[in-house]
Amino acid sequence: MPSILSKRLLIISNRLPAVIAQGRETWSVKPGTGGLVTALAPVMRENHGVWIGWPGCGDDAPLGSLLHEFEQQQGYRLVSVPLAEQEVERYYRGFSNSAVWPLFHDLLGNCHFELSHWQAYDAVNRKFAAVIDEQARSEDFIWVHDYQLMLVGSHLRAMGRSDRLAFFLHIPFPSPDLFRRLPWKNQLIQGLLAYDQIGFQTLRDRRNFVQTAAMLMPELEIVSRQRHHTLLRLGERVIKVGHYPISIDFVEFDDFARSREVEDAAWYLHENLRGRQLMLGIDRLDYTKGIPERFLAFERALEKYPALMRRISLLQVVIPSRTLVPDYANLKELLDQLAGRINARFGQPEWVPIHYVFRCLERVQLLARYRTSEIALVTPLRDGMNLVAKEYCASSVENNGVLILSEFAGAADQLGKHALLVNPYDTDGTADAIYRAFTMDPEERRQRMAQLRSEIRRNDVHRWLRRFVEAGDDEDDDG
Ligand code: GDG
Repeated sequence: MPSILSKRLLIISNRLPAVIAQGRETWSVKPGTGGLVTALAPVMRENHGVWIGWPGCGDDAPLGSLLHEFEQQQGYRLVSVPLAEQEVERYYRGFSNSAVWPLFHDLLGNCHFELSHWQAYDAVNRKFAAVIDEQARSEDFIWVHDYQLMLVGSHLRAMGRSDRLAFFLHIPFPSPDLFRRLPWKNQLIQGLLAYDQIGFQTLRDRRNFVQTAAMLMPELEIVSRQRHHTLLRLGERVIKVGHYPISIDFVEFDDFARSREVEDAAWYLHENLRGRQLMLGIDRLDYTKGIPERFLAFERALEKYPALMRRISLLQVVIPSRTLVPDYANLKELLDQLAGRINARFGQPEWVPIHYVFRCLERVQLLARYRTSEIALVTPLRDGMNLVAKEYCASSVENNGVLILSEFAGAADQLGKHALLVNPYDTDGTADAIYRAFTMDPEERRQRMAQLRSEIRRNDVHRWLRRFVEAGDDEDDDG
């Protein structure tokens, strides 16, 4: 197959795509999991790409030899941007995760705006830019990822680089009215406009960005609006703003879900359920994921529909995340309380309504749960895309799962027609959807899931990558 890209790919993200761990005696390195790494790895290998990011490990790790080992194994190079603890505290836990993250997910009440955090964000973005400046050759495809690195482009310009720069935002972009609450709104928008290509997950995010940029920068001209992108002009420069919904490697999930190991694990799970339906929730510990609201909706469903008693269980897996940020620690406590209260209220001998697990699952166990759960409850308050929704469908190889999906997940744009769409703030509406999924006849389940699977198969992560790269390569395109 011809390569999708003739240029060398330079990827920049907050974290390197490597998991560095300390064993009893030695350190180990292996590639990170996740759609982005899977999609990019073949292209990175083919044209000797370079990935720049923070390694996320302490100073005691023998980083040089680990990165070398990674390159030998994976066929592409990693370059580390080391960060001091105070930088991590202010740039990452501070500005990125306590200001941008809640603001961009429409949760103004969770925002903490602090000048020292903003300054550290700006400084760390400059640090990333300096490493790119050292590494980048003209003719590289330079692609910066996500909300932690929105100012990298403008720092590269300040360093005199005139390369084409691309950026993709994995999380939503808020409405102009929300964005303007940010004390450093002008600097951030100007920073983003230093990129030549800016990609968002959904059309809504793209529109929000264009409206916000037009509101804050009167000199910005909207040249044209096309189906897939909007062209903006700022002085001499033309900026392409598009939407490219990210996806998963469908075939990989589908194949693995059919494997013997997953089948065995799924069988074992089902044996333990004794004819009950299993409803699955899988999320990082995060207040954007709507987990308390989901518990309350399940409680409401049990109140409203006694037929559900003893016949369905919610398995909620929560992956520990950002537990050093206070809002996340508080959320953990709230979940413990809610699960305890609901189980005490409705539980019976041999039936626990909510199985709440606070840990990461091995991949086989994750896929076994995807494959075997009759219902998935994916109900974030807001989400850039939500890959769990897509992974669940790709792993539902028996075609009998029902996806209950929040209308505020980016994935609703592609999957909304065949999932049961809910507003996670509407407890009764979500409870009704749970009952509807529980009672849905096998033929309707099969039809809906077949449509969902074919949509994800068509629009997989490889297509996402191709679309982004081709749009970025197409320099003279004026719409
Ligand atoms: C950001 C945006 C956007 C989960 N539990 C386990 C596990 N996972 C894996 C899933 C999935 C990933 O974590 C979660 O992906 P999401 O898309 O749901 O969420 P974020 O991490 O918030 O990612 C999001 C995404 O970027 C991509 O652009 O969709 O909206 O917020 O891949 O499989 N993996 C394993 N064990 C677990 O227990 N092995």
